[in-house]
Amino acid sequence: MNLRQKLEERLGETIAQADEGALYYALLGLTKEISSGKEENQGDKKVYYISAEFLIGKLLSNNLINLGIYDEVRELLEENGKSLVEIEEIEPEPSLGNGGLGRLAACFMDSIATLGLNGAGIGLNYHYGLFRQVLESYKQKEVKNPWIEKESWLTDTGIHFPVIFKNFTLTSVMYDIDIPGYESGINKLHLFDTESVDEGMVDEGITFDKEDIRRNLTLFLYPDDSDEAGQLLRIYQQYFMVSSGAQLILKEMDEKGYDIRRLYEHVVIQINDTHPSMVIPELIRLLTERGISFDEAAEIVTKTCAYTNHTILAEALEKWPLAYLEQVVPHLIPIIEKLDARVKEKYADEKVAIIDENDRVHMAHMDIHYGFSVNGVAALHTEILKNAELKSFYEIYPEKFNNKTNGITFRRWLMHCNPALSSYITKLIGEGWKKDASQLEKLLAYTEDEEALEELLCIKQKNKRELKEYLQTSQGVDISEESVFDIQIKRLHEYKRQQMNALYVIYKYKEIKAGRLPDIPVTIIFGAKAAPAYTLAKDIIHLILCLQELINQDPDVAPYLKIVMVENYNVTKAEKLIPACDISEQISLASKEASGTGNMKFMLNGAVTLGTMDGANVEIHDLVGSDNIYIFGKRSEEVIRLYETNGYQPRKYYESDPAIGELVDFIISKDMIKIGDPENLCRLYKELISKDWFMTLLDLKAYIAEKERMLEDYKDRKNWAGKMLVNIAKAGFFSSDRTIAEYNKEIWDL
Ligand code: 26V
Repeated sequence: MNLRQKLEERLGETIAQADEGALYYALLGLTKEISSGKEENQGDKKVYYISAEFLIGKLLSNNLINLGIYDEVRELLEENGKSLVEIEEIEPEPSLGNGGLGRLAACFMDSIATLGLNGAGIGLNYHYGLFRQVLESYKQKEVKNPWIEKESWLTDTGIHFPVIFKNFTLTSVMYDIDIPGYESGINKLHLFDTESVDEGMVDEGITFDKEDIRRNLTLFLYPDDSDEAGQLLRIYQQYFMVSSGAQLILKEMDEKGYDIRRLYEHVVIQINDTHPSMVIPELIRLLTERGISFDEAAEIVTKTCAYTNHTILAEALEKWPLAYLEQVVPHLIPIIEKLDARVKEKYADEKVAIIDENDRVHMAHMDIHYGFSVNGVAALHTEILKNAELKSFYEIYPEKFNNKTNGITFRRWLMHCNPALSSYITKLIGEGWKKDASQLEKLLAYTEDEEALEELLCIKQKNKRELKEYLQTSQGVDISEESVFDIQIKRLHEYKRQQMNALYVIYKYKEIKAGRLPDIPVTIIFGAKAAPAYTLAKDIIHLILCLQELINQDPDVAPYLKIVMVENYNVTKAEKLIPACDISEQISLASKEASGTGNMKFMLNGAVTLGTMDGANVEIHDLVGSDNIYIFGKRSEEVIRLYETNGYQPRKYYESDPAIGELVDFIISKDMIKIGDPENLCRLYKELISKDWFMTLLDLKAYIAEKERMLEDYKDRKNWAGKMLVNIAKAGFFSSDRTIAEYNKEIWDL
């Protein structure tokens, strides 16, 4: 049967007769059937990537691309008057991640499969995932995001494991999602669920009984952990995930007839941040249950586990009170205590203890002592880990530390989201870049080619027009495709400094009001979710939404400046925003953004970065050179020194520099208070002048000056197109295929 016959058999009608919904489900079924018929990647050794988050995004188009039938399907639909793009709109997006960490795990799954490596993902099947963001009265409201339908990408494997908690035992159910590699074999993403989960227990918004673990364990991703019940639920989730995963790993070892004493010869477990760290004591427990001594079990596990650190923010490093673990998983306590005692016997330095003097368990410390590899996610980040955050550990175990600069899958972040650019690149340099991203450098031959530069600008223009239309229909905002598109999309956090961008908006607003009009209008686009309990992050969203109202409604200003806050920013929206971007905002306080991956996606799609010397921006700068990136602000050494010496006083900047003072004052001006909530605006204002923990005012003037310089340079279209071209050509390094090849060569050895 050919594709058309197969599809029409599933539809029970012709393609032309079917509606988008029917076509989506038929394509879903057909895609699953095709991938289940494909060979799984094989090998003597297997990597298990354990992660509390897999932000996979919609899967239909990506799977079609990787299975090599995307064009055939698209053309078949077109011949029958249907559009794949419209059919994709039907697919719900699973929100199984917060941001970069979860999206990285998804890109890695794609690359592991594409490189033909024997690997699997292990995670949780959250029914409502992260919340869906609704913007109402200039504020964020959270509602649940159901994504599991009767027909979905999940397949029930029928595999179950018992997971023992203090007061009860739950049965885990394993669901699988196929991960087809690009023109390669299939891997599996295993998502564990409970049998007893109850979707009906969610009240208004995202509130539910946090103590009813049997029914709530897999409902939400990281439910609000600002209180004890929330933190206990997180421990339940984490243990449920790692115990199921560890049992699966040992089951697969048994099925292959391998000797579990040689676990490390057949298995490597990559621990994605500390959320899965309990896999270490759990595996030791399971091995000792099988008659292996504690010491030998600890050694086997140490040779099997590798840890990736994704942040240096102290508040984000998990330290569970021993008493909480006692309440949930008492059987792990003696193991953790023994592991800690062995450390204390050897090392007097209390900074490397697993259990600290307040009886808190430092999950990262356990990973470093009882794993064989510790990696950071960008060159600068790894250096900071070695020389500052984890210095004491680096002194003990220099050989364990290594860097793996993050990457992104070009299948989703170029081929799928930007088909026009993707085919033009192929027209210029051939297909080779799709399997070997470093070949993008061949584009450098076109830096002086007028026609190629012109075509790049045309493609960008087309993508901007499409985004304009999308924002018009989805949110009813009207922007000009002739304006510069300046985009900042990422989780809302003070260290990422959306508030600094908002202060630029105020600067520009005042300039326009004073009659200093820009030659080319500017559209500043934000997309960001704030953690439900993160008050200041929500205040910043409020500020942005009030500015959007004030500016877009002001007839003097709106023709020159528009503000858009994209509602419910997620993977699907990123795929529409990134190809249309001119200026990529990567303005975190230097030393705070471990890597960033949005920066790479923008660069690949021909946006130019406006950023600090932070995370992978440093490597982007090294690759493209100072002419093709706009860098401003204090460097990480200076920032670290300011923290150490308590040398930053925001009030000094606020009081001594009227240019800064008037921008900050505007937050609580009459104009703003008329629109917004004084409580939120005043709190943010006070925070900025009295604390400003992430040093917004320190870099504000340099930021404004550099953005102005950038807008000036944008006017020379040909010159700008040259910068776009260099960025695309140099983006090959950031393919997650390169990152995964490095993980395999230097850590996994599959
Ligand atoms: C977590 C939390 C949780 C508690 C409140 C504050 C807070 C702040 C940050 C985090 C981040 C957790 C780890 C994480 O998502 N890291 C991100 O990982 C990406 C992939 O490596 C990397 O590109 C981002 O720079 C990094 O922030």
